[in-house]
Amino acid sequence: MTRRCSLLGAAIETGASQRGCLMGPASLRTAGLAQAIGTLDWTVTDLGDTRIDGQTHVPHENGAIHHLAETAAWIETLVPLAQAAAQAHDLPIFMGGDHSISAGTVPGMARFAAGQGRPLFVLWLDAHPDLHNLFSTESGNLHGTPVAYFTGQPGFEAYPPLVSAVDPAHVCMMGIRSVDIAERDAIARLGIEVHDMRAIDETGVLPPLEAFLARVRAADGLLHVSFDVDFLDPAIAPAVGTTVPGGATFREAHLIMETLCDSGLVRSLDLVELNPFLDERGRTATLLCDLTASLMGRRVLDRPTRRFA
Ligand code: 6HN
Ligand code: MN
Ligand code: MN
Ligand code: MN
Repeated sequence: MTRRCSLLGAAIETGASQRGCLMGPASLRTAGLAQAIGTLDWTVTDLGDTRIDGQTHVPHENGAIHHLAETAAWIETLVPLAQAAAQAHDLPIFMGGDHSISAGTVPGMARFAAGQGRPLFVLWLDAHPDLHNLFSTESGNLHGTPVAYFTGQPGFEAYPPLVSAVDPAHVCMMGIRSVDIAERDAIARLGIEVHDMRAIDETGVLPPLEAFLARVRAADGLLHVSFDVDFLDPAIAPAVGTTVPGGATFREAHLIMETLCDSGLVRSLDLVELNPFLDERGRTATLLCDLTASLMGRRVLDRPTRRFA
């Protein structure tokens, strides 16, 4: 049965340390994201790029913070748009923009899931846990804060009130390899499931992923996948401002996407942190399109769908 997918661009770069994520949605379109999905069993609706209408100055005692007003305005804009996209489409794809978009897309999806009486689970594919609050951030770059915000942690009085929180026990992180001290404490305190790169080296990606998917299924949950380009090794994905060596390989990333596809559990996707200004002949944007196609059913060969516990 043909399913409906939508693309929504959120060209935000004020959360990141370097400029350029503004061009992320355009680069994904140029690389042929809609065409790649459209060859599979999906109809694709491009909702265009959204924008913020203005912003009000938000004072904050942490003087290191950059662009708080813009980020707050983006969250307010994105929450209802994400919720509406989920209502209208089987799999909305939110094209960043830097990772601060997830402070809007994830609460919007959580509110949608709550309306269905189902919990939202989040698979966070990233080199970083993005678990700072507005007081603990050292860089002041707000793309380092979405997970703490959408799990309802304190320290976000200057962000819009959280519409719907994600239980920290419903978050699974993979690919992590750069963690600040305050984030390390938060992971331990909240008990978030984190598979850092050492764990992936030891077990491969499948055992932890399948265990998480089994939990999502057992809880009748909806799954949101948040894909930060720096999850990937910089050798295959140079177009990101926060590269960290030792990331996921080409096959590890495709196997995750193929397995997610088999699970049938994915309800929404963020593609974030693509900085086309740093790309090499579009290769990172092209890789993101191919990975998304794997998530949405592209197969080298027909094969029976793998079964899960
Ligand atoms: N990202 N922890 C660092 C910071 O500046 O707070 C890096 C954040 C990276 C953000 O992955 O989207
Ligand atoms: Mn700045
Ligand atoms: Mn991130
Ligand atoms: Mn990252």
